[in-house]
Amino acid sequence: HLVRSGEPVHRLRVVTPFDAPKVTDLPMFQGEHKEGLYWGTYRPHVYLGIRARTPESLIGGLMWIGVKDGKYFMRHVCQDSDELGKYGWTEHNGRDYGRQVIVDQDITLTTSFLKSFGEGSGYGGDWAVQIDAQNRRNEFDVEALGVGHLFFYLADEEGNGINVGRERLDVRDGSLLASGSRKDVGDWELHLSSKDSSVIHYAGFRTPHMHNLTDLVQGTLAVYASRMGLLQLPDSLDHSSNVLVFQISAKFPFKMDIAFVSGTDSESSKVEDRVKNLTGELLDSQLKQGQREFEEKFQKSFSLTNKVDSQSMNVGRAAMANLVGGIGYFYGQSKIALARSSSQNKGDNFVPYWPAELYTAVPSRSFFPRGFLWDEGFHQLLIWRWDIHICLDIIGHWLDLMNADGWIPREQILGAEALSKVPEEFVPQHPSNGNPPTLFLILHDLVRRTKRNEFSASETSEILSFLDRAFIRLEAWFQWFNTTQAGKDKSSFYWHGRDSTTTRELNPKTLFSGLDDYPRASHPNEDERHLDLRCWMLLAADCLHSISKLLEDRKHDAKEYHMMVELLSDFEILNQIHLDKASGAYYDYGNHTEKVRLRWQERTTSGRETSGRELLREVLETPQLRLVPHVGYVSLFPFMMKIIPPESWVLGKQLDLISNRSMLWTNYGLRSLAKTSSIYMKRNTEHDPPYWRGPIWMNMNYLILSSLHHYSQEEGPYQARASMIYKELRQNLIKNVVNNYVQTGYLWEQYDQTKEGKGKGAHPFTGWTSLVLLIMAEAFPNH
Ligand code: 6A9
Repeated sequence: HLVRSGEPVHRLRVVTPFDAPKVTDLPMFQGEHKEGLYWGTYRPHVYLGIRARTPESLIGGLMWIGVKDGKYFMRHVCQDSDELGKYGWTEHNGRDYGRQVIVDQDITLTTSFLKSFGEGSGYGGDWAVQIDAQNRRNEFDVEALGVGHLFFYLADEEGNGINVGRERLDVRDGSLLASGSRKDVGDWELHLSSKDSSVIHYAGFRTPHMHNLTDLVQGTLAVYASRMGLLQLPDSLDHSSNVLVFQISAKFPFKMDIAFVSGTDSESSKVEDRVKNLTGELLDSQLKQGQREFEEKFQKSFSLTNKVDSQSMNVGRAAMANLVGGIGYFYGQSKIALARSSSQNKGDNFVPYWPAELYTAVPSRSFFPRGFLWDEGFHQLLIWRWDIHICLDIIGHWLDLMNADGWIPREQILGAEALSKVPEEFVPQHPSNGNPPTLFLILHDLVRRTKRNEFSASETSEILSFLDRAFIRLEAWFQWFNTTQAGKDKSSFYWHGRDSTTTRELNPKTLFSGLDDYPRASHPNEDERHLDLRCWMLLAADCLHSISKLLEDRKHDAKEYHMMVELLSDFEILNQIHLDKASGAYYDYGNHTEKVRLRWQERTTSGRETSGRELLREVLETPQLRLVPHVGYVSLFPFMMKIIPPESWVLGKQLDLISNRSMLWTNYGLRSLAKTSSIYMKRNTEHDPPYWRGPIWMNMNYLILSSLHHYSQEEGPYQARASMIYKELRQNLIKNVVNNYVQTGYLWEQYDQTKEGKGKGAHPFTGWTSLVLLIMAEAFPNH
C-alpha cells in the first residue's frame, strides 16, 4: 500500500512530512537560543570537528600524524583501528566550552574549544581552539618523534573560496592564516598564535566531498614526499579552493591557539581585540573559567559528594562531558526502503526522505556517530538535567522527522559524512518498522516535574508551549504504533516485520525492538504478543494522558488515553496473557517451539554444482501457540514499568528472578538473557554472534534499577528486599563501569557477563552507558 505504481516519488506518502507546524519553528528555538548554539563541536565522528547548525556550513577539523611501531598514520576520523589509548571530553557544556584529551601512543593532545560573543562579531560569535601537544618520549629526542605534525583545516560546504593569509606563512610575523566570506557570518578570518616556533605549510583544494578529506591530505602528502622527500604540504592551491589545510610542525612540547572571528567586514569589527581575546593568556584564563563553571554545574546538577568516591566521580564527569560533547548536527536525506519486492536490484529499491536536519546526541563517536531514535530517549534522561533547552531542541528535531503516517525512521544517516560510516545494506530504513518510543520516558518525567513546579517560571512556560506544539505529533506517533503494531487481542501488541521465512536464523531477529536478537517466538506470525511493546504503549498512553491533563485549558481530549492506560495497566489482564503462574515470570506469547538448532548442511544449489556447506535452522517439533519461556530484559518490562502492585506475590517472584545467580544476577549487572534460557549466548547465524543474549546493557539495567528504587520506597512485604537488591545492583554497575574506564580509558557498549564484566562491542560508547552517572546520583524518572 506504500507505493502505487507510476506515482511520482516526491508524492509518496511515506516521504511526506507530517502536516503540522514544526516543533523546531517555535519561538523558543529562534533568536538568541539559535544564535547561541550556532557553532559547536557538532562533528562527533572526527576527533575534533567544528561546524555550525546550518545545512551547508563552514567546517573545521584537526588531523595529526601518529606514530606506531615506527610507522606514520594520519588521524582524523574516530576509528577503532587507530587504537588510541583514550580520547574524549573531560569537560563540555554543550554550548561554549569543552576540553578533550587524546592519547595516541606517546603523543598526548589536549584540545580545547571556546566560543565567545565579542563586540563586533558576526552571527553566532567567534570561537577558538587550543591544542596542547606533548610527547612523553621528549627527552630521548628521537628525530622522528621529536617533531609533531598537526593539520588544521577549514572547508566551506557551500563552496565559497577560501584565501590563504599570505603566501609565506610564518607565525612569528603575524597570525592571519585564512579568510573568506559567507552569507551567514559575513567576512571571517582564521588566526594562529603560538609562542613555540613552528613551521607552517598549506594546501588548498576545490571539492564538494567533505567525507574524503583524509584521503585528500594523505594523498597530497604522499605525492610531495615521493617528489621532494619531505613530509609537508606543497604550499599550493586549487583555483578557488574551498578547503584549506594548514600543516603546523613543531618540536614537542608545543601549544597553539587558533581563533576564528567573523563579521570582520563590519565597521566596528575590532578584529585585533577579538583575536587577542581568543589567544594567549586571555584564552588560557577563559578556558580555566570554563573548567571551573563546568565543575560547579556538574556538582550542582548531580550532587555526587557523599554518594561515590572521587574515581567514580571522574567517570561520571567524563560520561556527562562526552554525551554532551558528542552532540552532532546532521543534514541530509534518509533512504527509505520501498515494500520488499522480488526485484533484482534490491539495493536500489528506495526513495529519499525529504532533506532534513537533525541535532542529536550519538551513541558512539567511532562506531555509530549518528542519531538512533530509541537511544535518544535514554540520552535525554541525562541531558535535560544538564541543559533543558538543549534537550527540548533535540527532541523537537526528532519529532520534526515524522512523516504523514506518524512514523519516525529509526536510524538517521544524514549526509555524506554520516553515510561514509555505514555499510550499504544497513542504510535503507523500513517504513513498517518502529523503534521503542523512549522519548515518552523523558517527556513523562518533564510533565510530572512541571506539575510539581520543579522548574522556574520561564522554563515552565517553555515546556508548556513545547508540549502544546508537540502534542499533535506525539498523538500521531502513538497512533502509528496503535494501528500498525497492534496484535489480535485489543490489549496486545507486537513488533511487526519479523522475517517468518528465514531458514538461517536460530530465532528471527526483531531489530526494531532495539533488542535485536533477544529471543522471541520461534515462528513469527500475527498471533504474537510482545511484552516490551505492550509496556511501551502503556508508557506512551500514560504520557499523552498526563500531557493532555496538563494542557487542559487547551482542549485536548484525555479520555481515550485514560482508557488505554486503564487497560494496559490492568494487572489481571496482564497476568492473563503474559504471566507464567508457575515461575512468576512474564513472557512474550506466540507460535513457538524450544526445539530449534543450527546445523551445518550440504548446500543444495539446483542446476549448478553444490559448493560447501551452510548453517541452517532445524525445527524438531511443530511450534504451538504458547508463552515464550525466555527470562531476560523483555520479561522484566512489567516490573520496569511498575505495573506490579507492591503487595503482589508476583513482585516477590520478579525479585527472585533478578537476584538469582543462575539466571540474571552477576557481580557486574544484570544479564540480558537468563543463563537458563535455551538461547543464552547462542549465535543467531554463522556470522551473527550473540548480542542481547547474555551481555549486560546499561539502559535496561538503569530502568530495572529505577524500579527497584521505586519498590524500595513503596510499603509492602517486599520493600526491604527490593531495597537490598537495589543497593547491591547499583554498587555492581558503578564498580564495573568505573573499573573498565580506569583500565581501558573508555565507556563500552555492553559488558561481558562472564569475563569479569569486561567492556565489549563499540567504544567509546558514551550514549546510554552514560546513564551510569544517573545511577551514581540515584536520579530516576519521577513517579
Ligand atoms: C550497523 C555497522 C561500523 C544496536 O546504539 C545504536 C543501536 C541500538 O539502537 C540498538 O538497540 N545499536 C542496538 O541493538 C548499534 C546499531 C548499529 C547498527 C548499524 C552498521 C557499522 O559499523
